[in-house]
Amino acid sequence: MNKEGFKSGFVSIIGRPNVGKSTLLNQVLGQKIAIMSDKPQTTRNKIQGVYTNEDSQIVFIDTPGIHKPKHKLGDYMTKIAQNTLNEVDLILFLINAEEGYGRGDQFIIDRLEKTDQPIFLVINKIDKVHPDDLLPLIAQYREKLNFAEIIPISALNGNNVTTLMEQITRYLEEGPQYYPEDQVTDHPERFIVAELIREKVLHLTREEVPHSVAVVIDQMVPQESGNLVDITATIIVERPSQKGIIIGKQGKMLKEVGSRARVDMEHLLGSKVYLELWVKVQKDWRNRPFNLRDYGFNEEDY
Ligand SMILES: Nc1nc2c(ncn2[C@@H]2O[C@H](COP(=O)(O)OP(=O)(O)OP(=O)(O)O)[C@@H](O)[C@H]2O)c(=O)[nH]1
Ligand SMILES: [Mg+2]
Repeated sequence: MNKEGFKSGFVSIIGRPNVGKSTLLNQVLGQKIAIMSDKPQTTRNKIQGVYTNEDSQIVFIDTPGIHKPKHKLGDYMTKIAQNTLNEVDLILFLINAEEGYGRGDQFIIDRLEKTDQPIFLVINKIDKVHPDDLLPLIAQYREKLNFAEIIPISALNGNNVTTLMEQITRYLEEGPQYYPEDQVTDHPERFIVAELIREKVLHLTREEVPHSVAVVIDQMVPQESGNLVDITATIIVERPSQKGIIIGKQGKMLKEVGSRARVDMEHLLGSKVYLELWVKVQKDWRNRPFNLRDYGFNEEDY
């Protein structure tokens, strides 16, 4: 049954890679459910984050940055992001204030033109630019598309995010509470645990290595004795040389990945974590449908 006056809806966050979509999701939820890094193409799946208060429930969908795909995984990522456009009530088109308009944006705008839902232009990273620089940027984007609202924010420090939330709520219609108020995401803890490991690899490696990595959780067992979870995970890379980098001299890199990931996991799970990491080479996995499925990228998710 709907509560009287209760508003709800689905809101997709889309944009080029690295503009701060996942940072915005985590900021809104006050909790880290989507990994973040300064490397483009950090997010690979769509990630649902549920914001609930007394009067409303907003289901945000964080998506992979839309880019020109170079392999089947990229293809999957871009498709999954574009397809969310049809399932939502409102679209947040995020851009980076510092970078401004680019060809990647035009590609997205072409798709946005075909949708009927209201679209907000959300100008992120305003902490990095002078306020005077915003006006020409707004003028430029306004010419490209008819935006319902244009809202400058800083997802990182939370500046103006409350205004964004108020505006979103204004556009939502009355509707049911889709999820219990304590549910924050649709993804199991197992998924986030794997992502946290991948995030540390993204933070600690460079060039092609971060993009060549997938993480699989082999087991995740809470110990009966109490406050401890046993986790075994495998980091998959594409080449033996990458395996060497991930393990590092005398296992130093793998140890660092593990200890950083463990801190975040303990925070997420609220218990101590015993983490064991393995590294495996799976040649060209980003182009192999069979491997992609194994590592959690299913075409049925589109
Ligand atoms: N200065 C500043 N940095 C930001 C802001 N929002 C995000 N960032 C940084 O931008 C980088 C990318 O952030 P993400 O949230 O991972 O970006 P994304 O759009 O989800 O990226 P993909 O998943 O690769 O598409 C990170 O280093 C963030 O810390 C902001 O408002 N200000
Ligand atoms: Mg992201």
